[in-house]
Amino acid sequence: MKKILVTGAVGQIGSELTMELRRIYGNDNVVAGGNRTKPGKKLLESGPFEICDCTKMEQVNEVVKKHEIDTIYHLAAILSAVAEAKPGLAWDVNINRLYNILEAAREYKCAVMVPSSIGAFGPTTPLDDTPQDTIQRPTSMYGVTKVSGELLCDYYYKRFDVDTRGLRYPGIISNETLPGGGTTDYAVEIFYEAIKTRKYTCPLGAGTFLDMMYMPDAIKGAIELMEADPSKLKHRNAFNVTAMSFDPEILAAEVKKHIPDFTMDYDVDPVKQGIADSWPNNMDDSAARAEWGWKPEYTLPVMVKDMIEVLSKKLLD
Ligand code: NAD
Ligand code: AKB
Repeated sequence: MKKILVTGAVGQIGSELTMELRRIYGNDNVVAGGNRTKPGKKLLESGPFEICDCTKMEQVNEVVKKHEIDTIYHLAAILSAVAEAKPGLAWDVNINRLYNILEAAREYKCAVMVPSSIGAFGPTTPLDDTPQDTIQRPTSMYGVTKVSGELLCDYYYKRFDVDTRGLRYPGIISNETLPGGGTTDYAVEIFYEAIKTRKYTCPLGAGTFLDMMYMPDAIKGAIELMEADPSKLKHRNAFNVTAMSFDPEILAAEVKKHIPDFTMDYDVDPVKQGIADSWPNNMDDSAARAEWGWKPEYTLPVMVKDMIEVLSKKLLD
């Protein structure tokens, strides 16, 4: 049985991925690692929780040693909008702390899953049907750290035989934990505002197409990639994966089908808009499909229906 550490386990993806890993591999075999943010009751009571600040190498090593960890899902990171406001912090967390994790993985022989992002692409990338292997010259600090992270993970695989694998996630939509300061956060916030106030002011303009994915697919992808037969993987860091692509108008129209009096207006945030304009409209994820069987389940209408049902219960009951 695997012994897993999830760093950044209190975040948007970590809070749900940890619970699914515990369901599959057993509660005691999955350690939730957090730094400052207080974990929710579910995460704290269902299995081990350790303070694992990735800035502290000894703390990371201690947790890996104590729990005999063999697989790390490294989710601790700074997302794109916050990274643009605090570039030094973004470099420190997304690169220097990733280095600490890779060093721990090298010493204790762990496999490592490190998410990359659509942010690893830039304005000179082909933005439609973005290929798996293409130009990556991102112009945001987040993107610079994501490309560097992909290269560092590939280096550790080739040089030190550390089993590193990654996904270029699109915007992830979920209803458990709020997103942590990204450009695609609007696609989550819209649901909370539609249910609570029937209106939403969108920080990205109409016509801004981006890849997106519902959380159950994001979790499934991460686990399936880590379970994939290594002999089939031609790529490692990181695979394009997507489930849907839409702009704010299309999402709002879908929400309106369930909440007819919902209205949306725009107050475009130039920083977020600049980042979004440099990211793909829709990625080609055929390499992930061919090499390890990636196949998302949630379409836009199914995701929107589920988000509204789950959040209505959570916010209105
Ligand atoms: P998040 O911001 O919700 O969570 C990150 C967590 O890391 C937070 O709980 C934060 O407190 C923690 N953290 C920050 N610095 C730390 C440190 N030094 N040590 C330990 N923990 C630290 O992020 P998320 O959305 O869950 O993203 C997880 C990963 O997936 C990141 O690498 C992110 O770039 C990537 N990703 C996310 C999305 C998305 O839409 N959520 C899309 C693409 C890629
Ligand atoms: C962000 O917007 O920063 C993230 C991402 C797509 O990487 N959601």
